[in-house]
Amino acid sequence: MNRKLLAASSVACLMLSGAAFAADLTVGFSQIGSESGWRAAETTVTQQQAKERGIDLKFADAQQKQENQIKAVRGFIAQGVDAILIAPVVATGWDDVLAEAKDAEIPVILLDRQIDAPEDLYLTAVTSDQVYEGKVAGEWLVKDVGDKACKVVELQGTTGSSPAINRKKGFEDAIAGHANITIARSQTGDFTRTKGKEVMESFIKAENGGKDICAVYAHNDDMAVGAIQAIKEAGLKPGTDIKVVSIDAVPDIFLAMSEGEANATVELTPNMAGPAFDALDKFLADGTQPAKWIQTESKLFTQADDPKGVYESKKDLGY
Ligand code: GZL
Repeated sequence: MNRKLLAASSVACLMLSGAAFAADLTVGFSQIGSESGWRAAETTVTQQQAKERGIDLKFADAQQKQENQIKAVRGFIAQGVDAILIAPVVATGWDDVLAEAKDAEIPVILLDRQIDAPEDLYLTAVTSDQVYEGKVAGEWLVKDVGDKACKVVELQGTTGSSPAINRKKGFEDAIAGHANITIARSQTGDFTRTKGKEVMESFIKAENGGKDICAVYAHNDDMAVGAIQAIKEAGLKPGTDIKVVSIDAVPDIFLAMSEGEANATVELTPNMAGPAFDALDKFLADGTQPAKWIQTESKLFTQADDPKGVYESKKDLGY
């Protein structure tokens, strides 16, 4: 009996018996790396979800390199896993390896980032609406600054990644029509604190010691935390001299918020694996095709939302 049939029959029997997700499934997970607190939490949650469901998760950390992800996926195919999860570091260059997985009849599910590839090459993508995340961040700033002139500097995510492309677009859409708000400088900080700090230091140097900067928009909280460090080292007050708005809602941004050093963040759930395994469950049991996009929620948090309490509620969740 071929692997797919075997997996389907074991899932079907367990589902009939009302058991949780099939035990004895093997799933390969090609994770981008551990570039941010959010990424670390996504890894933790994925491993917890797999454990709860009796799934044998084969984990591969790509250190943010696509070639390592492609190598890992080829390894999973050679091992004959039952399914593959990929958090794709960039949006392009996946067609060939996904076609190989398809030929091997191994379903692929994308986590937290979209790709530019034919939809029949993957079962579904579990991601937030990243354009909307950028829009929510931009709309917060529009409301906060009113008619005041506001020069924004932008810390972009990893070049070529769907969140960097989409969060930039969403923010620009939100500030369009508000001529008083302009993006003066924009550069990638690769989603890391270190790079976020470095790039913010260069922005501060280029903008009159930071005195001409009204706000920093960071595509994730880790770069925002790095920027906060740079702003303080320049003798300025993050959160008041320079407003700080970002995305992810990791615990440390709420610590900064509770100190008045950050202003707003848009929450991104680290639990992409739960919906992914649910969709896989149904597909393996009876071939149910999920929607090509399973969207996760996005929620704005500001200093008005009890940041200390939110920090306490999030601090032990694996970030
Ligand atoms: C977005 C996700 C991003 C996070 C960053 O869905 O891919 O990658 O916002 C992480 O923290 O590096």
